[in-house]
Amino acid sequence: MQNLLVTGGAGFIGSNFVHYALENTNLSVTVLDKLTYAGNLESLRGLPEDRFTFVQGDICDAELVDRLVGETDVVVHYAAESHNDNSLHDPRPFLDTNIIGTYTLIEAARKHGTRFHHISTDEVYGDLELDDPERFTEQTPYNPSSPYSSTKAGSDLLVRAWVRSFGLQATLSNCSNNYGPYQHVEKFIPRQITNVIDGVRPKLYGAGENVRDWIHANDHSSAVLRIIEKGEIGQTYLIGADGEKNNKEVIELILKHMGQPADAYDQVIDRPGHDLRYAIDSTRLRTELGWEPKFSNFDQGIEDTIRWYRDNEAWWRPQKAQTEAKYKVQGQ
Ligand code: NAD
Ligand code: TDX
Repeated sequence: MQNLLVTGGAGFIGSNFVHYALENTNLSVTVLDKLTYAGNLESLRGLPEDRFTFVQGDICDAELVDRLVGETDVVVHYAAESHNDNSLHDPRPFLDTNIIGTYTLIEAARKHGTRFHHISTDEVYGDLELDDPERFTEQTPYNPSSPYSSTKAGSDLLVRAWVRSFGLQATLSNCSNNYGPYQHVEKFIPRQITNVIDGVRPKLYGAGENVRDWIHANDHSSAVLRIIEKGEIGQTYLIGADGEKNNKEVIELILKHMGQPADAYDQVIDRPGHDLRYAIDSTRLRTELGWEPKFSNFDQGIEDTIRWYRDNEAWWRPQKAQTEAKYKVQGQ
């Protein structure tokens, strides 16, 4: 049985991946997670004890990372500081975790000859005009806008350089915006759902014309498993499910499913440098590796996500007041 070392496995996408991998394969999983404000052990409850181990630690801790990478078959690297708004107010942790943390992991993977998969984002490509007929592909030049996306771009370039210079056995993937259970309430969709539950009006940045290309976290997980299994070393794969929606449409959909009038939201100060549109062309992943998304009904996906937040208030409630207090200082 192969063992995966999943960094950031107590976060949103990492925890969804761990559940998905343990349910759909016979792999065993070790999670390495620092449990920052974004990590939550409750997201990893109920996993099979004989196939799952949790280690609390920092991916910048070279000694710990060296030991864990030496004991594993494949590293799947999700750990990151992930929120754009935070990166605009305090960029330093983004440099430490996203750049130095990735460097620490790939040094260990190169030393031990360990297979490595790097998780990244479509934000490294910058943004598109609303009417641009082209979408992002693996050939799109890097042009990140925020401290978050520039540190993710930097981490991608480190991995690519380690492949070329040192023969690191790595693949990379850049995915679009994920939604689903276990997402922190600082992020757009859970923030609005939990606001409505609390009787607070959702908060739309600016006019809400910004477009995101939504994909369910389970589709991201199935794509990552496919790349680990069949991906070509050194290659980058874009992951997307043709889910473009503007933010105003998403808020209106949430309000509809929660029994509120379509205009029951507030417009607040826009995010500085706010990327206008992301859109992924995932042709390579579909044609070369035969991957297809399964959760393509966004309307249904949002309804299920609303139900999850209603049913799991104990999971998100401890983070809610602090998160909103931070946004209030920013006028958002
Ligand atoms: P998240 O913020 O929910 O989770 C990040 C996890 O990493 C947390 O559990 C945190 O405790 C852990 N972590 C942070 N710093 C660490 C460190 N120094 N050492 C060990 N663990 C640390 O993030 P997410 O939304 O689940 O994103 C996961 C990955 O997917 C990131 O690499 C992100 O760039 C990428 N990604 C996210 C999206 C999205 O829509 N959220 C889309 C594409 C790619
Ligand atoms: O309250 C809000 N109101 C609002 O209009 C918040 C929190 C966000 N927004 C807007 C900003 C974006 O256009 O919604 C959109 C989505 O915002 P976020 O959830 O913060 O995501 P985004 O900035 O698009 O980045 C996400 O997708 C790519 C993840 O956080 C990144 O980790 C990932 O790389």
